[in-house]
Amino acid sequence: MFIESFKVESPNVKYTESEIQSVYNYETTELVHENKNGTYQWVVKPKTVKYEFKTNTHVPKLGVMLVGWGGNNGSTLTGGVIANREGISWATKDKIQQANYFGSLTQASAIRVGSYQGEEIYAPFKSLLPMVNPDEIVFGGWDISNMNLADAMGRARVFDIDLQKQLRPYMESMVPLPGIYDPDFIAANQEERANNVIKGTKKEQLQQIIKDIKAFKEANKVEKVVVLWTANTERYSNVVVGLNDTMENLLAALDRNESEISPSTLYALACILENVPFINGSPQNTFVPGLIDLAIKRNSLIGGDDFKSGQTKMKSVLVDFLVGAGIKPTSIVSYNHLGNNDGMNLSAPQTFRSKEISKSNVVDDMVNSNAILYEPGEHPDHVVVIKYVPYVGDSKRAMDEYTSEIFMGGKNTIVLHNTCEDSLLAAPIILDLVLLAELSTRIQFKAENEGKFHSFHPVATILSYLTKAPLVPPGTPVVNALSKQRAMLENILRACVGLAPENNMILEYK
Ligand code: NAI
Ligand code: DG6
Repeated sequence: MFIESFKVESPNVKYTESEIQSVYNYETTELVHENKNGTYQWVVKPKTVKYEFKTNTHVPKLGVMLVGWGGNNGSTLTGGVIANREGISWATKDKIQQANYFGSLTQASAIRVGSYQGEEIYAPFKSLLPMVNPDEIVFGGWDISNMNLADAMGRARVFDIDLQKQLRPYMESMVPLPGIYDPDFIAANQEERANNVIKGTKKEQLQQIIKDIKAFKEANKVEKVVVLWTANTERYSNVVVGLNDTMENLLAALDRNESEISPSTLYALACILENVPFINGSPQNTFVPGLIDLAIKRNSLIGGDDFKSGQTKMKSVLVDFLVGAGIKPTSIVSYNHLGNNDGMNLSAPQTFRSKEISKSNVVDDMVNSNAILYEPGEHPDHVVVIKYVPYVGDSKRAMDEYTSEIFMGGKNTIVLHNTCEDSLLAAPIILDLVLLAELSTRIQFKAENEGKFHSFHPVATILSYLTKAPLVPPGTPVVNALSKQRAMLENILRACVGLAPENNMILEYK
């Protein structure tokens, strides 16, 4: 059975006019490696830590500024949200299609809340805590191409033509602000597109971004803004001591107009200085150590890297299943070809390399979790290939071959072929990223040994489910397995309303 909403009644939860307050017992373990009579042994001690959470229930009017607004993802997301808001339907060759938010964890997935008279009861994920309604988001942003969003949607060739025709009137007047363009960081084949750029030194460019955010906020009367990079993949920046390794060095490098500060780092820097959440949807190392340092010191949310849409999502499910089943993946070969502007930009070796890195590290935690299968340091062969094939446009083809060792030296090969419009996968993920980033800025918590409530760490690991290479605070383990990432997110939100983590034990029926 499906219910639309619910309220938790418990001595551990209080709903006030402006907050949901909860007390939550976190069941965890403490490990000790101790010497007992000359032999070392591991001792695991279960422990309970009491946490208190409080969530501000005021849902703000939210503005979302996209860097790369006129790209395939930017125009698809904007059009998709307008279509939902306006209740648009359109004719395809198969049927009359209604706008929806399929592919969005917050808008289109469900959580189990319990069982009632022998039936499992589910509710929308978004019913866990008050979240911004995506239909009410005000969109804006920057692009180095001055094309309006209606024409950009046409250029993207993602939506059916009947839908495009209906969306045009809403999108024609949406024109991206000039963006920061540095040809050194993206492929040379993007130069033609760059007719809408901010002039000046890096510091002047950064100041312009800050002005743009303030003006957008004021003009649209939004209470909060989230900025998200969905612009072209850049090459990696060189991380250099004295340049971008610390907050002080990065800010001094900005004053010296150092060439190695990338456009994406400049947008992120502007956001941190303005205390505006910034999310990186591409694979490059926007978050150089100096920038992370600054975000931590200013307690300004940053999250990334690289949207996890199709192939990587499958990978982080399949390898988790294989390793979890005691099967040893030994070779993973991932091909893709696509024909959109992202594919064209990735045809340059230096931008491809950024993508190769983020697509390659996604099985590390699963491999490292099982020393029965893998020797220390051993890793499956893992190859990532991306080719630009203009004809297929946004319809990306992803082909994967997984070879594993099974019982008694046997081999098992699984082959997957996935065809899908890339931007229709990415747009709902962008939505989730901004909605969850906004929500997480309204949550405060403290452990029993802490005096004061505080927000989550500014490096937002809560967004890991949505990104290929989750950015984590220095010294924190990276979790790539998709089911763990989803459970982490859902269980934290459940804790905020005093619900236990979903443990799937179903003891009441045993
Ligand atoms: P796109 O090439 O259609 O759009 C990018 C837009 O960014 C373009 O309109 C371009 O003019 C603009 N741009 C480039 N540099 C800029 C700058 N410095 N400032 C402002 N605007 C700038 O690409 P698409 O398909 O929208 O993808 C966007 C990004 O998302 C790419 O980096 C891609 O790798 C990443 N991504 C996409 C996924 C997907 O499934 N579609 C999944 C994972 C990541
Ligand atoms: C080709 O790999 C283009 C990329 O932008 C991908 O489409 C994107 O990174 C999505 O990758 P994945 O592995 O999440 O499907």
